[in-house]
Amino acid sequence: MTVKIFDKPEIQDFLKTLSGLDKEGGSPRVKEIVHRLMSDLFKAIDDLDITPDEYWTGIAWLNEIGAAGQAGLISPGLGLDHFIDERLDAIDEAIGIKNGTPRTIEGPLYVAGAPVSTGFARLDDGTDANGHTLIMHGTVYDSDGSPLPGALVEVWHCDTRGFYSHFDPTGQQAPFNMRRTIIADDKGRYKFQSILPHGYGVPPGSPTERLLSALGRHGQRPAHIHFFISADGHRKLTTQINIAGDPLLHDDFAYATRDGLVPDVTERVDEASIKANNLDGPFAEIEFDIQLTHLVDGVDNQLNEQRKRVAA
Ligand code: MBD
Ligand code: FE
Repeated sequence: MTVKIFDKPEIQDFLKTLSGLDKEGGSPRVKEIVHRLMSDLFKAIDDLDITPDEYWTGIAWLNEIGAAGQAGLISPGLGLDHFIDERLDAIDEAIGIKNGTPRTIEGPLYVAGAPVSTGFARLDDGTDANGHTLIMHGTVYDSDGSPLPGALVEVWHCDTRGFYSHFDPTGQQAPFNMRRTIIADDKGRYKFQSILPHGYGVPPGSPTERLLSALGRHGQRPAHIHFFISADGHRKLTTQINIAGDPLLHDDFAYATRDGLVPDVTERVDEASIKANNLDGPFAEIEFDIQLTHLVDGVDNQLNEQRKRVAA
């Protein structure tokens, strides 16, 4: 039987009460957000006749997501991270900021505190036997096209099994493997040697995977490399590049692939290129320049405290 109680005055009053709107104290912003979210949830229960059994299935799932530390994993899976990027893009457009390098989502696997070097870094420790060498380089520019010496290029990616150091279920990787901070040289250039990463998949059997399966979806990402790029007087850019040719390039469970973030990968086999990079065999090369944008009225209007998490 279909009943609808959401619009009853008692229910509307109840929503205000449970959100603390009838009391002094607490945070007005938290009250406003909780009132809206609880109202939307009550309305959904009413409209969709969500049964008690369905409701408690959801609560059990939330507990599992929290226990597994996967709130930050299902978030991109449900498109929230990408939606927030679309909002930042729209805000930038409204205030006339053009992003030469598109932003895309951070994801949940950044770790602060990676080793720092100037101009060049090797990211991998050579232990991934299946790794194909990657040389990636480029210049960091400001929005006027001048190079930004001293810009910070934070980079992180996974190995050929799709595992990130600090989050490796096999425990095989050393801390900060495939994570570095490179200070751009006096011409604004950065360069690193690493290996081509594989795509990522959410943990099998996890509550994240179970929800995606119930939606008829997979939990796979195409191969990608993450970046934070920052410089004095500029907004910190959060982005990723995808490895061109990955079959999942446009089938990412986290919806992070964007035009402008799929640079060409060139396979170098000639002796001169190999020698010039102090390598002993063929390698993949990616050139990718990055353009930052200036602070807005002296501040980074996108600053996000999520990024201040410290090393585990
Ligand atoms: C990743 O490597 C990632 O980048 C995102 C967005 C989600 C899960 C794993
Ligand atoms: Fe990732």
